Amino acid sequence: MHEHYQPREIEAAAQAFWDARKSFEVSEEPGKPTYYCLSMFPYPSGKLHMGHVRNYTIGDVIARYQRMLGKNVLQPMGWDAFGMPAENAAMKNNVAPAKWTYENIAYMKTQLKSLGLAIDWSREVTTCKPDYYRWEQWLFTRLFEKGVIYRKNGTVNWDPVDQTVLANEQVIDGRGWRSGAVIEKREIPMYYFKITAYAEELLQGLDDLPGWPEQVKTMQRNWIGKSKGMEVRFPYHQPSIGEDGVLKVFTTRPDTLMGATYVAVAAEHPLATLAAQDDAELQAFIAECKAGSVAEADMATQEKKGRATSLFVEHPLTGEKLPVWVANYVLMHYGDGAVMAVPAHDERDFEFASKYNLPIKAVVRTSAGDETPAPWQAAYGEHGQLINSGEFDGLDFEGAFDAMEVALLKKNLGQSRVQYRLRDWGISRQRYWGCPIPIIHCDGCGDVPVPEDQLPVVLPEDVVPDGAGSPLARLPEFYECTCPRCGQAARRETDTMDTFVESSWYFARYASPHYEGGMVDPAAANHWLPVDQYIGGIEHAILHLLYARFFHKLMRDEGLVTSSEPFTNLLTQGMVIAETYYRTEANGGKTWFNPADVDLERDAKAKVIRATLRSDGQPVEIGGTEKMSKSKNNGVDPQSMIDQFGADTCRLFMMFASPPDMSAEWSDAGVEGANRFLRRVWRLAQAHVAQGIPGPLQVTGLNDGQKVVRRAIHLAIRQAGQDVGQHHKFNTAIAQVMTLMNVLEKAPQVDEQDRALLHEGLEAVTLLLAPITPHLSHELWQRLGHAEPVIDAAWPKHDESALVQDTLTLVIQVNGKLRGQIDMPADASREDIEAAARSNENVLRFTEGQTIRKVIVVPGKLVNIVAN
Ligand code: ANZ
Ligand code: ZN
Repeated sequence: MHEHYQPREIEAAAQAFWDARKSFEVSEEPGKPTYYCLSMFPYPSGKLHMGHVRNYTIGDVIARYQRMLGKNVLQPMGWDAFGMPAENAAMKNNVAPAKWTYENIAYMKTQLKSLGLAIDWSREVTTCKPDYYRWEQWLFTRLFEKGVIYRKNGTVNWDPVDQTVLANEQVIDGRGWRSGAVIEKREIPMYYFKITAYAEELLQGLDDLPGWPEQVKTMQRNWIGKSKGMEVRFPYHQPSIGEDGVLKVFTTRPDTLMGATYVAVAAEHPLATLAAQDDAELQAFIAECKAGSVAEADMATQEKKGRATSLFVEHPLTGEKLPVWVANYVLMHYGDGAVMAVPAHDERDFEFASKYNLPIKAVVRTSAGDETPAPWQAAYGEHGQLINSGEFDGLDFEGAFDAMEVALLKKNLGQSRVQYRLRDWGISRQRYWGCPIPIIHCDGCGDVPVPEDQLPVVLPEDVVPDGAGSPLARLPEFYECTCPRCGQAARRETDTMDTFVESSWYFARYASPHYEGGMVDPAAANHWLPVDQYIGGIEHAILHLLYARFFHKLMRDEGLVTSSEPFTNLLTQGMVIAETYYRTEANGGKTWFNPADVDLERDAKAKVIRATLRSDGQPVEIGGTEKMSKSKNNGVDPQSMIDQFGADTCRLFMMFASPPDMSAEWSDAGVEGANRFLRRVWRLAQAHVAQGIPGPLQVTGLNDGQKVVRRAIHLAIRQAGQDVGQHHKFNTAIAQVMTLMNVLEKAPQVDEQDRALLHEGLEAVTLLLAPITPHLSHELWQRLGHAEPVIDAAWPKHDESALVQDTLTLVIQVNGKLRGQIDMPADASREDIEAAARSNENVLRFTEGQTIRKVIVVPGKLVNIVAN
């Protein structure tokens, strides 16, 4: 054993040992409890960042800990390998996305391996490989036949210069990110997953996930957005346009029906088209609305604009004529694409009515009173008693809801309805680097799914996209085909799937990654699923997790899995944050400097008082801690940290910095501290084993000092076990080990029992650190004389008898001031303690000439004597 801690050697040896033994390859072992620990797989962007390191370290620590609890632990890893960055890199560097992606994967895999993760690499899954996406295509064809996937027109952002469809995030201020051209909206055919058919189940299922953070469940509930309301129908007779009909609206406030003063429809609404027939101005307005952004968030915040039409509808209860407006704040794809406007109680309607001088009629008595004057007050949106509503006056919200429904039903002009905000999931992308949609378009047969024996539809991997539309649409050898149904010449679909589709089922594929007989081997999938612990970033709280839950139910309904939810417990890890430094340039812009290039000056309390750039010695501003990012230039490269200090130091630092769900602040001092601590552990162990392995510990013959040391060992074991087992609080568990180390370093080494005791202590340190610093623990465990590797050791259990104290030290106070201490037998009575305290010489000194009024005994802690 080297005298000094040499992480490079230790880590290489431990990793080689695990590789050679295939230590983390698992198979189904009936009867042994399983534990499926999964961290969200990475996008192969090029190299790991600190967020990855944190995510995978947390997952690994949990996986290793569960293994020590005796479980059969599955921890797989793979690559979320399709996506736009590969296309962008391809265009920039003129390399095929496939090549770029595979090279990144190869490099990042070496990085992950250097972290010493207990991963079963035999199960590696790469989503851009045909053996993976083949099953995605297979499921697609099944769902298409079932009607769970269907085709309809969808609106996309069209870049007229690049002749391509853009994602919302590629449209900046209404212009294409590359071309700068004004973006148009286009309607094109797309494929949709009918996720809305599962809306209620996706909502209800959240109630059965006690292991998920409340915050994530709330975000999902809001996204699904169930609202109970009323469908109200407004009849219209328009002889001028030869149309009679009803305008359907959805409202969550039927109690305000008597306050409706106009109706408004979306620009895409058929009634808007009808009204614009002979109205050039309205046509122009509709065209303007259609050209705007397709992002819902933009629609909500943009300035409210509208145009009156010549049309009127009838109020369903009063028959009053209400004007029809076309308004940009009404969304076509929500509810019925039309609203009954109640300016007195809805802020958007209020803003609109104020702008266009439409009547405002208050019909609810709110805490703001009976009137609705400008400006808008939040109180106007409250529920309250109805006023100005004829027969409905005096009813409260619920009463009015029911009464309005009765009145509407009588006229057949409305009924209550449940409505979801959730939309069907459009998965067509006009991109190259994605999973081909397995559909063949035939003039005679229509959309024909590719038959199972012709799957997979392989994506050619040698293509370099140029940004001008999808390359697949220009590759006849890809799209030319024959119809599987009639044998006529046909055209293959050239759109690919949204990359969220691949990440919606990878967790299931890991159970049988090489299975050729189907998407998953049901036996294996049901053996491992659901995932016991899923770990990843909060940025995936909504879409990824919702889609994965949806897919799990689709797979269940295909008979592939028996469970309904994929992830029993979810841990959303906090961000890695770091200090930022900048200078403001003459043009007002900021230049950000990497913390590694900045020197700090601190005051006596270690508070930073000055920061200077090392290269020029001039000051820089301190910008506060922020999430590590390229834009703030405050990232720390994990690889250089691993190279410098070793993986165990990085892992220890990450786990010690904060609990997994809180943000962790990067600090060089913290990393150095973690490294120093590991060197201390090494030094103590080294000095100990250099003198040989001691004989067994004789628990019964320990002297008082030895009992104190042994108590510290077992306290640490108990506390660390609780911290880790209950809330994954590895940071406080590490603090326990540090406290124990302080005791062990000071423990006298006089006789053989002292050495045996230190041996027990070092074993505890090694085991408690094993999930966190696995390489160091691997080495130490051998040195401490164990033939079996530490990964196969059990998590330590404390010895209750070691915690029992023979004597307790009590603090003595006189009138609240600390005056001394006494040692008492642990089972001493109150009377004995009081008597001993009264006769303590310090007490006598400080109470001399006074009368003792009261003696307060807090057992195990203190005695306070009140005297005057
Ligand atoms: C009348 C009313 C009066 C409304 C009132 C609100 C307050 P949630 O809760 O999100 O489901 N709405 C309906 N369809 C719309 C569309 N396509 N575009 C824009 N807004 C639409 O919202 C339901 C409410 O949003 C509905 O209730 C409707 O306005 C509006 F004092 O109807 B309400
Ligand atoms: Zn055909």
